[in-house]
Parts: sequence; C-alpha cells; structure tokens
Amino acid sequence: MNQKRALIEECKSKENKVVTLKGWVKRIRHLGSVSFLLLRDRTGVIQCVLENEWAGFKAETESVVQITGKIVATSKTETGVEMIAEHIQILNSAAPLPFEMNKKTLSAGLEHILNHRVLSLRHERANAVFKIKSAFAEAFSNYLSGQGFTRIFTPKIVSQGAEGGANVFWFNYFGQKAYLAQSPQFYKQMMVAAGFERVFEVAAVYRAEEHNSSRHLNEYISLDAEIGFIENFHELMEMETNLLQHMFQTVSLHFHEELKLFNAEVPGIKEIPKLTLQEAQEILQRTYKKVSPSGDLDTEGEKLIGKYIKESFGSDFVFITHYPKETRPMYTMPSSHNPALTESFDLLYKGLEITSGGQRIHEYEQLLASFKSKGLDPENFKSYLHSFQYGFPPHGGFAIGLERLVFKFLNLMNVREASAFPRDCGRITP
Ligand code: AMO
Repeated sequence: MNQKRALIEECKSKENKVVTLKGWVKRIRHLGSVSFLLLRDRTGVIQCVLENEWAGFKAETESVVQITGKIVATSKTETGVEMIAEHIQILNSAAPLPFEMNKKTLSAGLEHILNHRVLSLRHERANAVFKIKSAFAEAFSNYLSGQGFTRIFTPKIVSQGAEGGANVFWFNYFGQKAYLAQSPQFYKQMMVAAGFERVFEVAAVYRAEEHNSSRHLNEYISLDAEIGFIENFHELMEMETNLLQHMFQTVSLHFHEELKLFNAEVPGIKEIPKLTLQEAQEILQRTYKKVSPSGDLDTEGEKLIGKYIKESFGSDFVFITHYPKETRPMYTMPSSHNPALTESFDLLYKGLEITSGGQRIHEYEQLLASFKSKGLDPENFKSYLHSFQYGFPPHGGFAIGLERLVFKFLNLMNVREASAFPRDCGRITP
C-alpha cells in the first residue's frame, strides 16, 4: 500500500477520510476484542483503534509503523478525533527499551539518558527542549537580520585562543600547533572592520573546561553579535535587552503548551537593572556577608545577586558592569573615567552568567599595549592586530551561551540537558 503520508496534526480536518500515517508506537494497550495504539509523529499523537483482525496486534513500543485507517470524531481524546485502523505495517521494530518512555519525566540518571540519546530525545520533554532551543536561535538570527546585521561563518580551526586563559583545545594541524576556537571574537571584530559593520554568528565554540559542572560544556553554541560605530557600551546592553525581549516573545508565542511542561515563566523584559561589579560585591558583603574573589563574582555570588535582584526589582536579569582590566580579555576597552576598569558587562539570568560583552579597543597602538600588558606576544596575534591598521571603527558586542539560556529558562537541572549530544570531560559519544 503506497499512499501519501498524512501528518497527525492534519487529522483534525480529515474527519471521515481514510489516511495513512507513519510514526512511532508510543504505547499499545489490549482490552479484550480491541487494542488502542498511540501513534506519534513530529506533529503530535493520535489514538488508533485496532478492531477485528487487528485487535491484539503485537508491536514493541517505539517501533516505526505505518497505519492506514479512517479518521472519526470522538469525545474520548483531547484532539477530538481518532483513527479506526484498517491496515498496519511495522516498518522497523524497536528492541526492548532501556527505560520507561511513557512517564511525564524520564526517571533514569542523566548519564543513562545521554547514553541512549536518540531514544531519550523522543520523550516529549526532551523533544520540547530542542524545539525551543531551535526557536531561540532562529529568533536571535531573525531579529538581528532585521536590524541590518549580516550572518557570518568564521573558522573554528584557529592559530590562537581569543579569550586568553588555558581552557583551549590544541591539536596538530599538518605539523603546526592549532586550536579549536573558544569564540569567534577576533573574526567577528574583523568582519565589522571588513565593512559589514553589524554581524552575527550562531555556531559551536570549544572550551577545555577541566571539571564537570552543571553549567559548563566543552562544546556549546555561542550566539555572537558585533556592532560597529557605537558611541558607548550602554548601546550594546540596550541592543541585547531588545533582542532578548524578541527572543522570549517569539518562543512564548509558539511554544505555549511545551512551556507548561517545564513550569517555564516567560520573563517580562523591559529595562534590565544594572549594577557595577563594585556595587554587586558591596551588596553581597552587606546583605549576605559574602566575600567575592577579586575582580569577579563566583558561582555563589552570581546566585545571591540573582536572588537579590529578583527580590528587590522583580527581575530575572541583571547586568553587571565595569569589570577590572585584569579579569577581562586583552581586547576589552578600558573605561575613560577609570582606566583600571573596563567598558564591559556580564548578564546574569536567574543567578547564572549567560552573556559577556563590552566595547573593544579599536586603536592599534592601544591594542598592542594591552596585549603586552597581559604578557601576550603580539607576534602570535599578527593577523588580528594587522587589521587594526586600516581604519577600524569604534565597536563592541556580546555573546550569549545558548545552552545556558535554555537551561535557565526551562528550569533544567543541568546544562547538558540543553545539548542534544553534549561534550564534557568524560563524554565524546554519542
Ligand atoms: P565568555 O567567555 O564569557 O565571552 O563566553 C560568553 C558566554 O558563553 C557561555 N559560556 C559557556 N556555556 C557553556 N559552557 C561553557 N563552558 C561556557 N563558557 C562560556 C556563557 C558566557 O556568558 N568573546 C566573549 C563574548 C564577547 O565579548 O562578545 C566570550 O566568549 O553564557
């Protein structure tokens, strides 16, 4: 039987028509002379009633099947329709499952779930995570495209780490030492100077994080933006605020039902409160007797500031600004009123950093001096530095860690749940 495939969501408008559906067996129940098979495809689930010669039909849960039958109205299902099956064929049978798929949440350990990822991704909740992640990336791209940005594709095989620090993977590139890009930082800046002015990228970046934590991945998707001809770094925070507003609005519009699975609250973003790092550290000291590391907030500090901002301003977000030079990368613009500080910011969401950004140095000599002051040999960054000799506009940008955004928004337990195939210290498969 070779009939054109219909999708489950289309069945609502196909009453009394005979259609062929293809999908996975979600569940099959046998009740005497009748069996009920729940069939799932990418658009939903439908109940198929198996009577007469089809009653008692044997199919392993999660097998792939093709079912032809008549769509009829019923008051017994949520969608108001069901199928009376006329013919069923198993296209590919599933082996016995490593965990129960038909619970509200998968009740297996994260490692077990990740080991059987193709299967666990079929679960309604896991599936929703990645539809929402996809929608965030789309909304990020669409919003910026609408603001005159060009999408760029920068190399992930690079000759130097762009962020300083030791968390960079290296490998042998035809006899030369090469690295996996920690960030498109240098290249997004260079594309601004290449005349595009406003650029964005959605791509994987690599961090050689040596310890497993619930918020670190060794490969993650960085949502990067870089903007030329800015007046100051406040413009960047304003741009990110509007961008996030759009991203959350888009997701809430299209994923109303899915968001209920996570008790996810769509944040009403208007103006995001700002604190300087110094103010944040003082609040931590005063309110929670919490001492912060020099020039930064630690994990506990971020959490407590998140709590403080929620209680004081009702906001899930807070910008922390003006980090000192020592704790920001070499390309960061020093503040004009206090050169020990920088025109930089982090954005915390529910007490976790999801963004870093700031204005960049655009004068060649100043940049050279900044590299040297960090103990970096300018010779190793020649091609990047070179581009600053041919008219580089004042500019800045930011990067959002996509998995961290999804992790916090959906109240997940671990950032790995927001990666279909996460890479961590102990995992490079599946
Ligand atoms: P930064 O290094 O702070 O800045 O990274 C930006 C954002 O990326 C996310 N992130 C991570 N997510 C998961 N696992 C990790 N190991 C990890 N490390 C970072 C965080 C973080 O806020 N070039 C600058 C950005 C810029 O200034 O434009 C940069 O990469 O959400």
